[in-house]
Amino acid sequence: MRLVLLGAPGSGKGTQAARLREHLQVPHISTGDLLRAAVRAGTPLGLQAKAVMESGGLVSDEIVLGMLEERLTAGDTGNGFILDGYPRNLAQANALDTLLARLHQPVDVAVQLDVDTELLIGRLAGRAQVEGRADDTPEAVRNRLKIYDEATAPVVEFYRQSGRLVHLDGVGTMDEVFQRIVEALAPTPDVG
Ligand code: B4P
Repeated sequence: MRLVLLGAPGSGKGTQAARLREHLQVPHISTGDLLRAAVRAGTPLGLQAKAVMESGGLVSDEIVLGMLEERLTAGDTGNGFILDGYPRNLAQANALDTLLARLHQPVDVAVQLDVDTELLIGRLAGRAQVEGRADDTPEAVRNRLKIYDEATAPVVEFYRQSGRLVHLDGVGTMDEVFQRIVEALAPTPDVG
């Protein structure tokens, strides 16, 4: 299965993708993780991305697409993948469809996790205390949520219009949300 996870920062994309990887036995590809690894490794790409990420902004479409193409052609996505954190704007959504058409691996389904803003802020503040991620500061979080509303929310419509969207309530325990996703992805039994 080729799955895209959509949702605001803190909606549980990374959390659920890690569980879905075990369940579906396909790789979890997080553009956030790929970018953070490039920053840690101090590659030229990482150096370019670092300040943008810390402010909560989006890294340039060109950089992220190049990095994603490299990852999607690594040879382990024959049975599918879970894409987490991409696409984040309409240009990325179109670029992804073009890239995957070329690779003969179109997206089957996009799962959107819906969580209200107050809860998102609370979750990210919790992670800031535990992990100290540079982009979980209150200012960067505000910026990330604003960018989500302006740039990423239209991506949900993009998948809805092409009949590939599953919209789910992302509020509840991690187990409850996981169960909801698994049920939504299960094939519908034949009736009659
Ligand atoms: P990401 O790594 O994608 O960060 P994120 O949106 O915060 O999501 P994440 O998956 O980490 O968190 P989750 O909701 O699971 O991106 C980071 C940055 O990288 C971006 O700001 C941008 O600069 C750059 N970037 C990445 N992709 C890009 C792209 N395509 N284009 C341009 N730039 C890009 O979890 C958050 C917290 O909530 C956790 O602490 C978790 O424990 C908690 N949580 C999750 N589910 C919960 C539940 N059910 N109940 C309670 N808490 C829960």
